[in-house]
Amino acid sequence: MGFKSVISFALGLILLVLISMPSDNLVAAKVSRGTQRGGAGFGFNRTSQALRNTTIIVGGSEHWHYGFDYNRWAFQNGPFYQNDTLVFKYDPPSNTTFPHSVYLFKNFRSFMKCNLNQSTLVGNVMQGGGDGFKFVLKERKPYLFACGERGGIHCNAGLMKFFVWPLKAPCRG
Ligand SMILES: [Cu+2]
Repeated sequence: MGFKSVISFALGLILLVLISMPSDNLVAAKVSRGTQRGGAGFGFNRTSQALRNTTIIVGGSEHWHYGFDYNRWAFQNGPFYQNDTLVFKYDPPSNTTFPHSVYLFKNFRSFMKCNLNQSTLVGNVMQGGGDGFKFVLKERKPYLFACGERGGIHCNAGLMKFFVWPLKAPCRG
């Protein structure tokens, strides 16, 4: 065997080992990179214990307010999993607080345009107080969220919109 064929034989072996590794191991390797939640990254920073029924405060310490980039937040804190609970925290309207709410769009077109015409109100202006408005991601489908106040201005100019597409929970039992 020449030098080249030894090298390619070794490479072949490494490939074989990688291919034959159960994919669960690869997932576990990614998941175990850290345990903190809410920082930057792509969401592989949860222990497998915490993968089920996780409660996530939308916006983290920013809560649900005008002018915070929630799409970016969702991207940085995803992926989300089926049966995760999102918590929207916003104070009921007062002399000093603008009202906020939570709507679900029916499609991406409306989401892009912040067109609330066919959207569904899921959390009204009062429901974000106290422990916040809780929404369970029951299905593996895109959820297109927005604040519906001021005829879409909070959604458009206020950046109060994001979408999540929950994944199948990787850990059961
Ligand atoms: Cu709002």
